[in-house]
Amino acid sequence: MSSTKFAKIHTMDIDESIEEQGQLSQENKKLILSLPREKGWRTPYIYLFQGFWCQPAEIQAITTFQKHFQAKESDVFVATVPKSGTTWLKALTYAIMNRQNHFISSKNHPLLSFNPHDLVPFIEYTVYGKHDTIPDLSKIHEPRLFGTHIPFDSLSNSIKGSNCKIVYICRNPFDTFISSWTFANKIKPPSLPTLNLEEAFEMYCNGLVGFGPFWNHMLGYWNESKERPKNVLFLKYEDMKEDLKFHLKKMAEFLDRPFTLEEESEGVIENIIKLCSFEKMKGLEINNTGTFGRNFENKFLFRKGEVGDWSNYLSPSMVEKLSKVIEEKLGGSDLNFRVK
Ligand code: PAP
Repeated sequence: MSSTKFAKIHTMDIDESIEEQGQLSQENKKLILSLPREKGWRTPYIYLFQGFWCQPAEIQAITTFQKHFQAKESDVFVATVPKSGTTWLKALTYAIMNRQNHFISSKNHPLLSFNPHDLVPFIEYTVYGKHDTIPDLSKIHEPRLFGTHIPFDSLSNSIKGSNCKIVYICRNPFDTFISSWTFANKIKPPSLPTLNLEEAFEMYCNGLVGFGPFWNHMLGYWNESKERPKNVLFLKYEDMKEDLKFHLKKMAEFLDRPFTLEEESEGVIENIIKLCSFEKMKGLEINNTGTFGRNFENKFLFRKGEVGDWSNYLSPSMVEKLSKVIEEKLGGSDLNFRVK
């Protein structure tokens, strides 16, 4: 995977980050202590679990999810690489799926008073985030909408074997890296030192980032979208920025909620674009004063929302290095990115 050497730690080695992450069951503590670990971005360590890097609390939530989640054919998953447009894609998906109940131009639209993460809850933070509860999801109003950063291979078998829909988004790795680095430093606990750009960059290029390596994450969903195009829709942030109307229509068709001619002539698509725009969402009170649980303030989810901001941060040698990583890891696929 990378040149980094992973030290397998002894199970007697006490990792304070595990305790800091809240209550873990004895079983999960034992599991986590047996995994390779490396320095984390906003936790002392991240652990290599099922081939990807994640935090202890996430591992516990994911194992519970894998054991208990029962997919329904009507479920919709918004799956993303962290910092590649999750909040935006959740808002767009929610708006498309709920437009019969919540008229897009209504002054009471839920997207005006809730952050998209509250309307499309994360599997690994919200739904299965409570260590001592297995939630009863059977009574949630259908279609159920969930969000996740979990790589495709680690989704529960119940999802992979069902007909449910997965809308996936990723973003060019240069911007994703800068967005991840700035975000991690904003939300890290004060007890951790600031992560400097060079160190974070090395970690990112070695695949050491939450739910990474990013190339495996992308390829997992990319390959599945080719195998099962009716079930996995693969989107890129830059394409959405360039022509959102086209991609909204594509999403609506994929989700079996195509826009009618009447809706098109009434401007429903344009109204969704406005409702979910970066400027609109950034300006809402809920996104300025609200929080995502006790984890972070919603306002940190809205920084610049641009393509190409990486050029304000990365040196020519960093650009060369990450370009090589991308070529090496993704060059064999026909997956590519616009970076400016
Ligand atoms: P998450 O994975 O932690 O939920 P996510 O929403 O994917 O985060 O990433 C936030 C990025 O999306 C930010 O990018 P930036 O750091 O480069 O600025 C954020 O600004 C951008 N973003 C948030 N909302 C929107 C939106 N409505 N339209 C476009 N970009 C957005």
